[in-house]
Amino acid sequence: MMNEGYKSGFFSIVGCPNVGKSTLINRLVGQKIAIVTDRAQTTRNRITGILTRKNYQMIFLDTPGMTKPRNKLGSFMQKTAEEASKDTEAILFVVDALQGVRERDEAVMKIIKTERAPVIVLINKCDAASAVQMQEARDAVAAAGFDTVLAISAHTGENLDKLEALLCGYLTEGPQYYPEDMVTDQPERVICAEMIREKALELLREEIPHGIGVGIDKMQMRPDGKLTDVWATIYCERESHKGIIIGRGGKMLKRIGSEARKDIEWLLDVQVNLQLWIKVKEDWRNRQQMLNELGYRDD
Ligand SMILES: Nc1nc2c(ncn2[C@@H]2O[C@H](COP(=O)(O)OP(=O)(O)OP(=O)(O)O)[C@@H](O)[C@H]2O)c(=O)[nH]1
Ligand SMILES: [Mg+2]
Repeated sequence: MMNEGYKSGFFSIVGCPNVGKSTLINRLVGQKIAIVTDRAQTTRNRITGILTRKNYQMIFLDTPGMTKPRNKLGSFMQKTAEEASKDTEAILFVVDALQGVRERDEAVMKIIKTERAPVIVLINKCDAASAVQMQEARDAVAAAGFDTVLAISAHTGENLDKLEALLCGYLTEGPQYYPEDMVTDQPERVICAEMIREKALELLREEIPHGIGVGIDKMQMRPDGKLTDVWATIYCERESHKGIIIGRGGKMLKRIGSEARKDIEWLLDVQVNLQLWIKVKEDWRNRQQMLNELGYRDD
């Protein structure tokens, strides 16, 4: 659709792991489209979020936190994050005021400085950071040579109205790319798989969560339309991990399933019967075929 005077544009959201990028995209579009946990490296794929107003549309790209890759999945994530900033109106670079601006942020700043697009630095978590922490972050960002800076809270929404107003200045005359009621281009089954992964990330400890992948095998609504069956498989890397994911008497798996089911029911707006299977796929994070199957594909 092309209306006279209508504006649109793309913005990538990049930064280190755990700084609040996915929380921000959810807030901006007003719906949970990206999973959020207190663990680093939650997001693995590029996630599109769409904000539509009467006179403009903003398309945000959430990306995996940038960090040194340790396996093929990690390399895919890094590449995804780096490529998201090509051809965007501006790059939203998020730093975490609580953790401070450190070497790892500086490494990302170096990368984004080589991009054509202007960079807007968002100092996040202003709801929880002290005045001193906020000032330290501001100083570090200024020292790195960035001058468009805004303090925000992705969690409470503080200053996100200012951010939207600022971003309006970067839009150009262009089409409404997506229908007005669309908040993401991710298929429902992908969001469902992510919700299961989110619960596994939250409930499991140590290295196990990072070795987990989730695939939806089948989703089918019953003929009466009142219940949807969802069959999903959780992949893990070792037999011993499988035991931990199942838990004593099946308790852990049950908990992951029942918490994920609630979120999926909310998303699909229908009652859900969720069946979870677990499969061991040794070293799947280095196996291209498994990466492709789980949607971590380069194309
Ligand atoms: N207090 C506070 N916490 C926040 C804010 N934004 C995010 N968080 C928390 O920070 C943690 C990480 O948030 P995410 O949105 O998953 O971070 P991310 O940058 O997407 O992380 P990766 O996907 O791992 O790169 C979660 O525990 C969030 O609840 C904020 O504005 N204030
Ligand atoms: Mg994320």
